[in-house]
Amino acid sequence: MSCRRGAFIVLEGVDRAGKTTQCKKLVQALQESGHRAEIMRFPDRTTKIGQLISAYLEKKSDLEDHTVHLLFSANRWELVPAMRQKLEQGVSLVVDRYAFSGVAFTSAKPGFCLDWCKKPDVGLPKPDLVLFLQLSPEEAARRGEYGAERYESSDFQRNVQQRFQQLMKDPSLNWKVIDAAQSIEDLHTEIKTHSEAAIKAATNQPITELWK
Ligand code: NYM
Repeated sequence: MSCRRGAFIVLEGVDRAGKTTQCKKLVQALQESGHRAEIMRFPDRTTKIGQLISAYLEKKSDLEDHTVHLLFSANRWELVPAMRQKLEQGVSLVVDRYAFSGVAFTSAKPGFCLDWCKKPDVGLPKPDLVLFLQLSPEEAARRGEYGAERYESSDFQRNVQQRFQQLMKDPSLNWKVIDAAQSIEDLHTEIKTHSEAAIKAATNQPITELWK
């Protein structure tokens, strides 16, 4: 049995940056070039915890702000055994949002600091690569109306963007900032290049812990 593990690749960014489209294209391209790769997304709305989160986001229920933050984190932790297993089996994971969205969105609310928001996610598997799809609030607005879910307003997204900028100052993570205003194909090419480098570099490296 080979001990080559898969790479853990996260795509982050404000809403409308094109993360979901790019995650799908990346997994397909990696598979076509012979890698084992799978897509995941957070929140994972299929679990019991994910359903509570989904109802909250769709404004079908109200949850206290700290409580929902902890649920988003719990939703990541409940998937950790499956994630570790895949990575150890040599499958690369392409993940649409992770703890960085968790921290950026909650800390954009009044009365929350980055430090408190990071705490529940300390020790999660640490991504080998975090691709940040950078899109100005003006460009995001040009892409049409926001949806009807919670957090989908220009003012809130501006705060979220600022929080992401703070998180990106952390040199312990492999952040790559990508211009999401370029064409879908150009963006894909850039993302694929970074991802293939990360897959090569992750081989034989242990999976380490986030923010520890
Ligand atoms: N979100 C996502 C959080 O507030 N905390 C988290 O931990 C995560 C992973 O949920 N507006 C927010 C960001 C998005 C929303 O949207 C999920 P989507 O379209 O399922 O990615």
